[in-house]
Amino acid sequence: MNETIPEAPPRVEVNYADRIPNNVDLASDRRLQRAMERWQPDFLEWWRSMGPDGFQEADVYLRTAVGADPKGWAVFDYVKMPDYRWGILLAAKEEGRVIPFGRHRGEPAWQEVPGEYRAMLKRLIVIQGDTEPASVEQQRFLGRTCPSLYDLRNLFQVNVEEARHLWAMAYLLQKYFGKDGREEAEALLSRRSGDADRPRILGAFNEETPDWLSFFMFTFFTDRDGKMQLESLAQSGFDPLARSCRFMLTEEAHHMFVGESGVARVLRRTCEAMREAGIDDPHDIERVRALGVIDLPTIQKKVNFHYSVTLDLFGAEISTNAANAFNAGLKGRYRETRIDDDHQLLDATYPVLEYVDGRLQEVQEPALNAINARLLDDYIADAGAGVKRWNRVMDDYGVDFRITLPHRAFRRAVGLFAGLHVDPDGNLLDEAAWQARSADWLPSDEDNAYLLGLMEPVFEPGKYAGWIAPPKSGINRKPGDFEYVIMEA
Ligand code: BYC
Ligand code: FE
Ligand code: FE
Repeated sequence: MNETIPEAPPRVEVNYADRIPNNVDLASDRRLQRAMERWQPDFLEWWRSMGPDGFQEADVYLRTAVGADPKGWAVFDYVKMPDYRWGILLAAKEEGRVIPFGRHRGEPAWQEVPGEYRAMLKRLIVIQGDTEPASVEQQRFLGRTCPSLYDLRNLFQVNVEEARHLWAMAYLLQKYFGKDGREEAEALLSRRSGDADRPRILGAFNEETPDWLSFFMFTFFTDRDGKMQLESLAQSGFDPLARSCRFMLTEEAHHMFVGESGVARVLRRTCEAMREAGIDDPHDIERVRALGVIDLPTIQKKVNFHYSVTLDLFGAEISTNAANAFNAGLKGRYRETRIDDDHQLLDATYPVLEYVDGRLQEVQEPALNAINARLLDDYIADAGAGVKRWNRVMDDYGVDFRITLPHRAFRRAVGLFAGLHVDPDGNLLDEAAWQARSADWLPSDEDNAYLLGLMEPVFEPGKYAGWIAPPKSGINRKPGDFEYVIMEA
């Protein structure tokens, strides 16, 4: 895998002369410009207190979106994170775009908020916006234990881009939702991940990301929910939301890369160390850990944890909220315009796995109610393809172990399977069997303590912690010993 710059959306001319970089002609809307300029210091205050702990004066080799460069949409240069040019970037407007699905299918896409759907639309934007700063908060302390400067830089790249995604949603709220939009934009800065009194909105965003394996799992699994949700919102009949999300998706590709390549490098290092030590049995955890690497069964447990937490982010499989949002033309399906059907789903059905008569079986549901179930299916397929690529590492080393995704009903707290006890193979268990076995499937306190114990920082250029292999190539083709982060003097 190489670090590639995704295909540029056409004609994203960014005005960097303004205090807030933008390609939405911010200067022509004085009311909005004032609102955003009032929000900007509050954002910076949030970044300084809840963004990466330390490193704020370090020079970080970051990618910044500029859009005018014909070879790509981004430039790489050293930046101090608080000086990152966060701004408002929308994908180019498509002339004559129509609403692609739902009851308004074929009507011109909305350039202003459709009054009858105002509340529903605002809720979607607020929930999307809330996840972005939440992830930065969750990853706040990881810099201290980075396995290399390369990884440190990637963490910070992800963090500044998630913060820019927050800007994207704050812009929509302030431009299109008046006074309560401004209040919601402020509230995005005042909730806190994991806080008992004012938590972030969705479950997974209140979990901890205490170690780097968790970070790679998060960017593989949870950022991938981001990708699926953004793809669905990129179809929206509300054109400013669609264009915002389309641009965010170009940044999201890097987050997928960080997660997938990060876990692959951990697997590679473990397999390599096992081979050097002549260990054939991946389940000989004691001997593998004695090598200072992460045993494969623990990696599987982390997969089980992050996958199940992330599946809950899709909401209930059968959802009238999702049906209403689709019908209204606000949130579509994954790659809506490539689906060959009526895009209204008036008579269609969709197969959904459900718990009926004491067992799990497929039921044909009205497709409109099964919008979340379908997106979940698309997500599972997308994540599964990545897992298949991970397993090539074990093939390369002749190690007899497969990473697998647990059954979709495993350890769910939201939706059709909430409250059931289901093992990773999809077998229903009673309470006693679950209590007896669940420690085999989920990271124990001891496993987590082992991972934390490995997290000794490595700040020397070109050097890597002993539990992770170096990447195949550098960022922007930089050499192996490139100093991606130059610490403050
Ligand atoms: N935790 O009909 P339901 C990303 C609530 S990640 C807590 O089941 P619906 C990123 C739900 O709010 C992508 N509450 O579901 C990744 C509702 O409450 P109300 C984020 C939950 O509405 C990494 C009630 O349960 N973007 O970008 O069809 C790093 C019943 O709702 C949860 C979006 O999610 C939960 N897990 O679908 C950085 C897109 N699940 O209203 C960033 C916008 C459900 O009855 N959001 N509830 O009080 C949506 O499209 C939908 O709100 C959801 C839920 C898909 C989240
Ligand atoms: Fe994001
Ligand atoms: Fe992301």
